[in-house]
Amino acid sequence: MEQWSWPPSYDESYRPEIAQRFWFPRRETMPAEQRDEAILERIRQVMEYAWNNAPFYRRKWDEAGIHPSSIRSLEDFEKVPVVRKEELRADQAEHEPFGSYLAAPPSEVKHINGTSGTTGRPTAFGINERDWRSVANAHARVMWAMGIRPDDTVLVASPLSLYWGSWGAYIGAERLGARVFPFGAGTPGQTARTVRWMKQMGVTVFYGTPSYALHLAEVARDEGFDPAGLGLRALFFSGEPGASVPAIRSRIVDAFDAQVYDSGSMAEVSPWMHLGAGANEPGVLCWQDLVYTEVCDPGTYQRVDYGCEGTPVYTTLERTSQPMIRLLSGDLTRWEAPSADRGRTYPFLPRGIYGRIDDMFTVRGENVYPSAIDDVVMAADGYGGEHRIVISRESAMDTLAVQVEYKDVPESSVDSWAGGIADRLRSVLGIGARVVPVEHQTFDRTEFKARRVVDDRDLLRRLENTP
Ligand code: 8LH
Repeated sequence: MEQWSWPPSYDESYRPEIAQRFWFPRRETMPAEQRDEAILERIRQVMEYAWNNAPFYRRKWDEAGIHPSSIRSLEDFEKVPVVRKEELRADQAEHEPFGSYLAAPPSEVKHINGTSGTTGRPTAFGINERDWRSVANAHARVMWAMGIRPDDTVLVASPLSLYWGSWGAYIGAERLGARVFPFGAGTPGQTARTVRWMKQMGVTVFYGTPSYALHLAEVARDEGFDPAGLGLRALFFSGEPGASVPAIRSRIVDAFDAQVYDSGSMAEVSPWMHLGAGANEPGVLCWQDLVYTEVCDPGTYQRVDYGCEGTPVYTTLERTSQPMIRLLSGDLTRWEAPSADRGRTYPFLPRGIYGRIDDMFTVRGENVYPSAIDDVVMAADGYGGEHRIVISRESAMDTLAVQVEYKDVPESSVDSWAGGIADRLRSVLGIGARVVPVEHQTFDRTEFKARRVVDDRDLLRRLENTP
């Protein structure tokens, strides 16, 4: 029994037959144009709802001269002004605690989550029961597409606090009938315990960040376990680039001998797992009937053609407490047209989300994204498990150095090993970089999202501005 209504409402007893590939075959495989027609209708309903219930949107659209009834096509929708995260933050500061974009009565808010960022004012997510359930149902659907079934034991290995990602994975796994193991992450010494518990509990599926999976593999080896023998069948990821970055992906596949799935978008638009492609293939699908994704020109916020790069702009189609309508991500991706060959007729991001616009830096005229450097460095034999990307300024010119840990490289070959990585960076990225080899375990490991870029230019700027 398929449901697709506004406001969303799901039969909680429904679950497909184990062998069924699609949770909701019609919604997932219908011709994309037909789905777009239904999405347009849903967008109008969601906008109408926000107009009537969330003063934030009414103010914003009034200023732009837009009324929900004026949206007659998906092209019209591109004229709706984007929402920036700073606006949400400012609105929440003014209308505490959930902001004037809360569209449900405050008494209905039954769950509080928040941004995981450590800088600036955190943003609170106020979630009503209806949204909590529709996120659970949506995640169950996407996780079903990853091949997760009721006989799986799903380890949630990211922080179980404010971070929506962990709770989304938890309630999705629970909804599809799997056994959920909310081990979390982030407590000192926890990783070694995770390895032991994984074996004892017969964990078959891992959820966390790619950086953490690689750290877990290292710790497992240190504890005398081969990560491939831990019994994982699949790992799915969100939170940072990695699962669609070839070198990172193959390190994870090789370590665990399991299927790897990319997923994730932004906590504000949970179900963030509206992405997730085929088994052992990089890339992610945009599940448009859950969160309508437009890959847009970062200057005009209009959709770019398929085949082109842009920034995702997200609209939630199943959220009633804090609906997000054209939320600007600031991330970068390239999208491809829906194709029936992929089974699900959704647009496709072949390289996933590979960076953020503001992470890009320019070295001698070349634009560089950290994930492209990660890909080169982590593909090297002898890579020791971590690296840092250091951008500095020498006499008005930006320079790049990459400190790379090595392991099992004979001391006499370390310099030529580093030279090989520098050559590869030059040929792949078109930039010269100094590669500095450093010993294994020089850098701290992360249990959440990695921060590998060290921007010395910021330090310089600060020093220059100090009287
Ligand atoms: C990603 C990815 C990915 C997120 N590939 N970059 O989707 C997970 C949610 C819960 C999450 O991480 O939300 P949060 O903390 O708001 O962070 C969102 C940012 O994280 C997003 O804008 C991206 O820059 C990044 N991200 N999933 C690459 N699969």
